[in-house]
Amino acid sequence: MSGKTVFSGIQPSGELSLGNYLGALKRFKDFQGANDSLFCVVDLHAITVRQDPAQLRQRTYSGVAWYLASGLDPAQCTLFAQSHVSAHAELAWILNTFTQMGELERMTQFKDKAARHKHNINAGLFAYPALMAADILLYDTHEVPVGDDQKQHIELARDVAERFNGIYGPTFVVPKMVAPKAAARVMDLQDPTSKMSKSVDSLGTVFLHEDEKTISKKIMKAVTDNEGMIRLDKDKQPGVYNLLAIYAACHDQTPEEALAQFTGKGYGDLKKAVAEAVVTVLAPVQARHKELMADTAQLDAVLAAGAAKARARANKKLAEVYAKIGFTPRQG
Ligand code: AQP
Repeated sequence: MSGKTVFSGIQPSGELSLGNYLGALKRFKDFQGANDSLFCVVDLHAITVRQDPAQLRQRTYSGVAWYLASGLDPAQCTLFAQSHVSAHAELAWILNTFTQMGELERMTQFKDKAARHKHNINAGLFAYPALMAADILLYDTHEVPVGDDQKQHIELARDVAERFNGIYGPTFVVPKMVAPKAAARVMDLQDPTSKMSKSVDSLGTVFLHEDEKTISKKIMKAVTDNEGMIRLDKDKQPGVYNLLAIYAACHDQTPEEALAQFTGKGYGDLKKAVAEAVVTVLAPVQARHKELMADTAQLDAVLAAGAAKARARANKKLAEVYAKIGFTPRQG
């Protein structure tokens, strides 16, 4: 063990996308073993947008299966569902009281989702970052491997940790975000100025379960520009930049290294190479995911063992927080 604690989560709020894979999932296996690592299917977060119960259950199993298929080994990490460890919800309540309305109002994810779900702008959606801070702070997390879209939420978790520590003395580790070197924000293939979203079912999102033909078709139809030159210019050529970033992430390269391979080539060549890279990277993961989904009892067992491990340490941290705040000790 390196002594570092790592935590990350994925919401079962839709079928997982290529953005989830390259920005988060793909890297998780590199954090297990040498680190103390925890990975969570954050189902409490998912219900900030209305979910169909049967679909939520299915997607939670699917999320665990994607974690395992991406190389996580429950013997080397703690893999669990957020709702199985009640300390998450309890600490979130406490942290709500250390989070200002103004801070939550500034969150771009809240603004985006409130605009997309006008009929259901609930208090949970608003307070989402306090629950995310609880997820992270409960385990004395040092590093949070996430995509770029989570930057604001991690900064808020850091501020809340520092605020609490400032009042009650050192309690929480102040966590740090770890972004991937490429594809920290995979963009929508049809609108490369927007994030690729798992909850937007369009030609612009590649879902992890899709077959080779569908994935290739979506990538070949990706929006580019009229410049006719493959360059790394995020502002002027966001579509081309996105394709290069996806290619780079699939090959564990930086976007600059990927660019060097397309000198003198056209957009068609680039798209073909990206499609091939994505299909190749996903094929073994998809095959393993399919196998794992055939045995949900096994997935339940993984979740039960993970929750038992997580619960023990989360409850300890929660007791420390409760004592500092001035709650009387729980008897029994
Ligand atoms: N497009 C992306 N590029 C890079 N990383 C991404 N992540 C998500 N989208 C991209 C990373 O995946 C992890 C889990 O994300 P999440 O489940 O918290 O949220 P989401 O996929 O953004 O999906 P939502 O919130 O259910 O709905 P939509 O899709 O509508 O926004 C995180 O590490 C995240 O950074």
